[in-house]
Amino acid sequence: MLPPLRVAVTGAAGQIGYQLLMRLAAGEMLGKHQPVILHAIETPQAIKALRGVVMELEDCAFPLLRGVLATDQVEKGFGDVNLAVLVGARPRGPGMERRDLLSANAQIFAEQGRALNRVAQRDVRVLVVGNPANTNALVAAANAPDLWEEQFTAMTRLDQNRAVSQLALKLQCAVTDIERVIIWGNHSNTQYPDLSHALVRGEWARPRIDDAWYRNEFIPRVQKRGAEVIEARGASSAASAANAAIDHLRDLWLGSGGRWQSMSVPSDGSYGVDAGLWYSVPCVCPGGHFRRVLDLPIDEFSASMMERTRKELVEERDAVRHLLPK
Ligand code: NAX
Repeated sequence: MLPPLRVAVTGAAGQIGYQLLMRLAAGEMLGKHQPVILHAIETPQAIKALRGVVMELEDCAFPLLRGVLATDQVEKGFGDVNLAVLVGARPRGPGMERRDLLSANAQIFAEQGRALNRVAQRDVRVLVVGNPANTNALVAAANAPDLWEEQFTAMTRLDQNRAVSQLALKLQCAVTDIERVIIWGNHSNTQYPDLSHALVRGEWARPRIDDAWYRNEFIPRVQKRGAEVIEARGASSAASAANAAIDHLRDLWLGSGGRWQSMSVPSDGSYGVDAGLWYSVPCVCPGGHFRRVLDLPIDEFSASMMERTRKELVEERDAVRHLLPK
């Protein structure tokens, strides 16, 4: 048996955290031979609820679960962790402007970045789920000067999974027939779900779908899917978000088998994106890290969509500049 890995989850008693902890303990992220010790981190107000989640974890008697640490202290929670999933974030309150939300969350992620920098394993992999995820990742990484920027990624896998499913429904094929669907940019409604490079059973998908469906139905549906779920369910996506976090970190840690997966990663300046923004691009993961898929041809329509989401990320970064160390 492998030695256990320590995995931290913030917002552990929230709706995504609840799903994520169960699936992590069941071995769905890191494999069926990898024991885990979970570090469940919450706010002081949610510690009682977290105790209930820990009881349920115990009651599952998961063979791979070697321990649970539940805490409201970030430094304790991130101590020696190999992976950290940052889910907990402040929800948008009544009368709160987007700018206020950005700022409130940036403070949380700045503090978490500093704590990871001090106490996590030096090769920790951090996935940011809490919104605004891309900019929160930027803030956390900027506050962790002893770690590499590339150790921080933000989640656009839920958007990719949504896009793949919509295409499979349209073409009446299996999701596993589809490859190379890309999410560019921000995890927000400016994201660009791109089918220009998509393959269905190894053949180009684009000739099989008409422009009107692609531009007027597919793209807005994926961009606004989160709101559509809230409208129907009365609560935001939770099981599908936890599932996407599992997919993202499993591929990053164990390898994506050559398949392209969209991840928000620190830009290296490619595709005209300012270095230092966390911008979603297609990546392949050899196991343990990601490599950007570079030099894809970009047509005029794609370029304009990619530019719009880039601009939004620049605005978000500018709104939190005061929390970025010089
Ligand atoms: P919940 O409100 O159910 O849970 C959030 C939990 O985080 C709460 O239990 C709260 O006590 C805790 N929390 C808040 N601040 C914390 C802090 N500083 N340290 C530790 N815990 C803290 O929200 P949930 O539905 O689980 O969503 C969590 C976050 O994921 C939100 O920001 C949400 O917007 C974001 N999402 C991101 C997605 C993505 O694709 N990147 C999709 C799903 C989701 O909307």
